[in-house]
Formats: sequence, C-alpha cells, structure tokens
Amino acid sequence: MTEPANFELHDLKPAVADFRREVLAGLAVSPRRIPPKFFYDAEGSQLFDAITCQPEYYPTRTEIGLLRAHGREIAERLGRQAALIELGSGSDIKIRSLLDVLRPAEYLPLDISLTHLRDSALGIARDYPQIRVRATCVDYTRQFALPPMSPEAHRVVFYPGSSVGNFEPDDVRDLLRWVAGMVGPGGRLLIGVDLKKDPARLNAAYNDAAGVTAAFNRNVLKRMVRELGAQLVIDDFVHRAFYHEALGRIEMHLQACRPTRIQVAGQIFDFAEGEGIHTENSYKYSPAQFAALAAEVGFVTEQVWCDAEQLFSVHCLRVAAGPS
Ligand code: AVI
Repeated sequence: MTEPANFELHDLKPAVADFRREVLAGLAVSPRRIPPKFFYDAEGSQLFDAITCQPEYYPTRTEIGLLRAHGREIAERLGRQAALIELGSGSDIKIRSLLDVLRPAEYLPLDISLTHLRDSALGIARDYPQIRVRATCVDYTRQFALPPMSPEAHRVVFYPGSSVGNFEPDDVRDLLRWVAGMVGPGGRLLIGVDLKKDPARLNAAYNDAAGVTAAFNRNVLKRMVRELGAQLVIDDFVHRAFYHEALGRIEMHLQACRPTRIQVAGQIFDFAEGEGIHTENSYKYSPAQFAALAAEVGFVTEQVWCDAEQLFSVHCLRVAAGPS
C-alpha cells in the first residue's frame, strides 16, 4: 500500500554498534546493568503492548481513562492546531483519544522501535488525513535534530505512560530541560506519571501471573543473541522485580539461577548463582513530588488529574517565562 501524502518517516534508529557498546560497558561494571531503552526492539515492543493488557498492569488503562474523562479540559489547556510531539509513542489508543479532542496541525511521534513507530504513525496518518504526521525513529535521550515543523504552530509535548519513571531523577531534570527548550517559554508538556501506592499492587503489576513481564525482561538477552551473536543460556536467568520502598522505585533484574556465563563480542562475563543484571528502574512519585521536581527546572504545574483510586496521574506543566 502506498504511503499517504501527509506521512513522513525519519530514520535515526540507533546502530547495533551502540547496543554492543552499552552492553559491553554495562556488563563490565558492578552491579551489572543494561539500560531499559534496549527492551524495545520489535519483539520487545510487542511484549510491552501485551504487558499493558495484563490485569495486574493498571497504568495504561488508568491513563487512558484519565485522557478520555478529561479530554476537553486538556485540549483547552494545550490549545488546538499545535505541533504535537509525542515521546516514546507506545500504545496509539492514548494518542488517538488526544488527537480527537486536540486536533493538532502536526503530529511528531518519536520512538526507538522502528516497526512499532512506523505501523502506528502510518495508521494515524491514514485515519487523520488533515494532520501532517512526521515520525522519527530515534533514541530521544541523545542529541538529535527534530524534523522541521510549521513555524505557525505552537509546540506541545505529550509524554505518556510514566516512561519518565524509567529515568534517574537527575536525568529527568535534563529531559525536562530539553522539553522546555523544545516548547519554549509558555509552552506546555502533558505527562503521565505513575503514583506511589501499596507495594503489593506495584509488585503484582511487574510480576504478572501470565509471565509477560518476565518474557519482556528476558527478551533483552534474546536480543543480545539475535543482534550481537551473544552466547548465553536464557533459562539460566530469571526475572526479578520488586518495589524498593526507600528509593520509591520498582527494580527489575535478570538473576542467574545457577553459575553461568555470557560471551559477547569476544568478551566473557561470568555470573555466580544469584548474581544479576539490573535492567530497569521505574520510579513512582506523589503528585507533589513530581511537581517539585518539575519546578526545579522551571515548569509550573497547571493541573494534575488523578483517578479515584489514586493509581496514576496526568500533569499539565507550563514552562515559566524567563530563565530557570
Ligand atoms: C515504559 N515503562 C513506563 C514501563 C514501566 O512501567 O516502567 C516499562 C515496564 N517494565 C515492566 N513493565 C512495564
């Protein structure tokens, strides 16, 4: 099928060499770690979509509920005919509910997973022919140039899914500064943030009974085999996820259940039983905590929407005028 005229794709997909370099660096330090952005190849993105449908994983359906319930109010705040930039464009149900009320002039999704991005952005271009869709496959945690946008449209950033929780607080400050620079003084960010809550609820969300989160976590090992030719025994690693209350974060690890080794790019990494690779943090915030973090880098919190169970929050932030 031919691509619609309102669609363009910019491929700045990270090279395999970046994955190799970060895997080698992460396995060489103690404790060992692999950054969570490497979960999202085509298989990983599909597994993540499957996680969002698990009964234990409340964030996605709760955020969608908030966007639907408060769509009109959100659109009033963000303003129509914007250039809407979406970071980590995951589930397209969320963006579709926003597009319906916001009616932006342009939609610029940014995502690290090429097939996932292309499929969802093409679907949107076909279903919303009046919106110009400029998709970019990129690791947005690194410097890159945004595609040219219409100078008349004001810029709005949408960052759903609490992906912000996958960054260390210092990196969140850097990310928010980058967003502030992108939208400019008076510009707005709509961001989904998962809330602190009963640890049992959190632990269940990252240890679903169907084992989808476990498969998602272990997919990074499969990806090392597929893309880097790594030699390893996947079944020697088990999924471990738990809420660390003092740090306010879920931690995910791949833990060796017996002594084992990973050989990759000519290097050997031995694991004793119980030794692991730290693969993800997912920080949880109270609304006040997140507003304080955003204020440190010059954002004013205009409004926060939470569900009745206080599981999830959506914040509308505005860049204060003047330097931060
Ligand atoms: C994408 N990110 C916000 C998810 C989260 O909840 O931290 C990734 C995830 N990891 C395990 N389950 C979901």
